[in-house]
Amino acid sequence: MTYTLFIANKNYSSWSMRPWVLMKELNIPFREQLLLMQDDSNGRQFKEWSPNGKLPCLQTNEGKVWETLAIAEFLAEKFLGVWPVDTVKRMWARSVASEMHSGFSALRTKFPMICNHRYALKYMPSDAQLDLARLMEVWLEGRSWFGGPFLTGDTLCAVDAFFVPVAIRCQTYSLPLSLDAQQYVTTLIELPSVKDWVRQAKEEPWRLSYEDKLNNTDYISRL
Ligand SMILES: N[C@@H](CCC(=O)N[C@@H](CS)C(=O)NCC(=O)O)C(=O)O
Repeated sequence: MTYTLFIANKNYSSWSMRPWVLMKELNIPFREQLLLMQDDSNGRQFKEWSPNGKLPCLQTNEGKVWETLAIAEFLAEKFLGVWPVDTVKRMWARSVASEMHSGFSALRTKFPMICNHRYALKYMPSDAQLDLARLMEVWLEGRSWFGGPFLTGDTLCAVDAFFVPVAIRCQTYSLPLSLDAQQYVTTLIELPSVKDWVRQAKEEPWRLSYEDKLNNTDYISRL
């Protein structure tokens, strides 16, 4: 069995980071192929490799699977550990991963993942604050119901991998977190695979113009 995970720039591609971290942490062997995300040619360029023109996409012996949730479900059919064995934990983890996949859009748009910079937060925009409050609620719920340090107990599963890019954002933008949320963020950013990704991201020379737009917003300032 050979897997190739097509990903975009590590500095920016939060979606690519999710299956990459999941596969690394679960010791699922794969090759990676990085396709450059540029200001003007993303969809067109990625379409050659991924049916919907978006990354990540996993090439398997049986065909391609794209969309991060579908990749997680594909891996769950082949490997243990992607979702918890316990039904209640698995229901919760799948619900929260779906919520992450389709929600938190204000937080994601206003605070895009950029691994290689730090910003000072001047104020929290109200829509992003609502997302952050829900985020902290769900993190606290999982860790207190199932014991932590991960969301469904003492081992990482797909729902944690889905939140890794959010943890990076919390650090990049110094988002105001509760103690519990801060502890969870630390658990995620200290993972060996996350450190590897961030180190490689910092070595990338490419820069997207939305960094300029961010520099012109009033709620953060570049450090
Ligand atoms: N819902 C998709 C989102 C994937 C996505 O938006 N990927 C970005 C890179 S982080 C992309 O390919 N952007 C290119 C484009 O939208 O043209 C998933 O879960 O994989």
